[in-house]
Amino acid sequence: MPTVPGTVIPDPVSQVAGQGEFVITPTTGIRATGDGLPVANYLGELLRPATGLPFPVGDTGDITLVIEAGHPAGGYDLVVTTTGIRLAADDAAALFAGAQTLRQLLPPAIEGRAQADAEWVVAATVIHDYPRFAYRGAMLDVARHFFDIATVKRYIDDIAMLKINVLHLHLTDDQGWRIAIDRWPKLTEIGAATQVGGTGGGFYSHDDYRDIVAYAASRYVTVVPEIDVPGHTNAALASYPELNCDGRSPAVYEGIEVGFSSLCIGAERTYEFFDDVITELAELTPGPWIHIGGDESLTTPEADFLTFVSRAAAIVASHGKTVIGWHELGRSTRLPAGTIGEYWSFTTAQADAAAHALSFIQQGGRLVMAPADVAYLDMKYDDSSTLGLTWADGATSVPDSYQWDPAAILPGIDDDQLLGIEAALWTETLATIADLESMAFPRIACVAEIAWSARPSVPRNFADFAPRLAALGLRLDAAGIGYYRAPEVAWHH
Ligand code: IFG
Repeated sequence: MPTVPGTVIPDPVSQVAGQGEFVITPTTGIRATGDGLPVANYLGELLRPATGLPFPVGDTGDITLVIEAGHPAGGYDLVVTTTGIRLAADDAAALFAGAQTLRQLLPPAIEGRAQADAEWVVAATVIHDYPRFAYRGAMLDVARHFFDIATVKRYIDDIAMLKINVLHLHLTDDQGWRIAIDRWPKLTEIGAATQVGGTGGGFYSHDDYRDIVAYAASRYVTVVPEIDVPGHTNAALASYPELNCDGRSPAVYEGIEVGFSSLCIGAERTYEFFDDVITELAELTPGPWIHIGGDESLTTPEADFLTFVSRAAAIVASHGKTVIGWHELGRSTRLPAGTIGEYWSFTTAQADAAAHALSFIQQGGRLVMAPADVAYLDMKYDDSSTLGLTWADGATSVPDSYQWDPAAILPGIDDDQLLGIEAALWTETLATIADLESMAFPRIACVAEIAWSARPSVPRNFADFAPRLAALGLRLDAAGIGYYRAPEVAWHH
């Protein structure tokens, strides 16, 4: 089935149809030099299996990838004519984003890994495109249920297709500590031995984690590791009695309650622990951000919480990283300048969330918006969903995930105060890649469009987006990526 023009997700800033089409042949090559070469090699790997064509990469070819100045930050220009394809951007990450667009201009069959019979043509077009937000995130909770490296890499490929460029890994929680810390080996010996439901568990060694970070980098995805403190820490508390104020460890936890755990704020050992953790994590993190959680510390007295947060954030800053924390961190007025707040209340702010979020702006920081009622992909779709939760204002339909705007939630918060947005996939009820993909897709495509495409002048109308989701469905089918065939979309088959 030829690609329907104008079906790219996220919607490009501008796309003008040309005359005719570019026909891919056995002699079609990909030309690139310097930093463009890794993108050219990636594109070749993407196109060879389904076409069975060689796509030589080198200094000749009708598909040209160019790194040159003159494009908006993160943006690219893609020109397809009958004689060639030219993709140009200021840097490799933007070129990679343009390659995702080119990928979507090819027939859906291109997504298959077995050779397919299709018209390998690209309709002539001129696309000028650039992202609205720099931080286009997907969070994956590997603490409630552990996911192996192959699964994480697959999820990286899933999100990269939609120009998402940040993978926030929720590495620690009550049910599991998933990153080895050499100085504190019991965190994984004990803290990683189980997971929700009591079957399974696991953790990433430093080499495993480096492997994930490198793979993400090859897709121009930055990894943001989260060590959630002082709450959501039962796995650490179960691993080391000295982290508990009474010197006694709780049992490992395999349920899905929240808010019951807290590090011992008054003990100096707690800060030695946290500094050791951040020392090792910072060394493993080429990206600028480390996330320290801060959510639902419901058993931590307020004064203790404020003491801990300012000390923990300072420790992260002392290792040269910018702190990200859930919006509760905004209760502190002593955060390192520029700390980023991740808003997870609703599209109508609940309780003090707005005040907490604004506190980051007042301290020279910005926000990442992850409103739980529209961007939490672990919410049920509807009554038919067997997986997922419903606490965030009930089920979240595919239209719900599309019909919102991050700059229309908090007073005084517009694009200038927003670093970006994030789709969160919590895994209390999700244990396999099939579970993850069926909850993430297609709603993550909605969030990806809001993260990249220009803010619409009128509120988003799902009816305008649904046909493009239907077209994406054909691509997901060909790629073998699972998705929920939401009734609100006229899927093509
Ligand atoms: N809220 C908790 C998560 C997870 C989530 C499930 C945040 C910041 C509910 N905290 O979201 O740990 O339990 O939807």
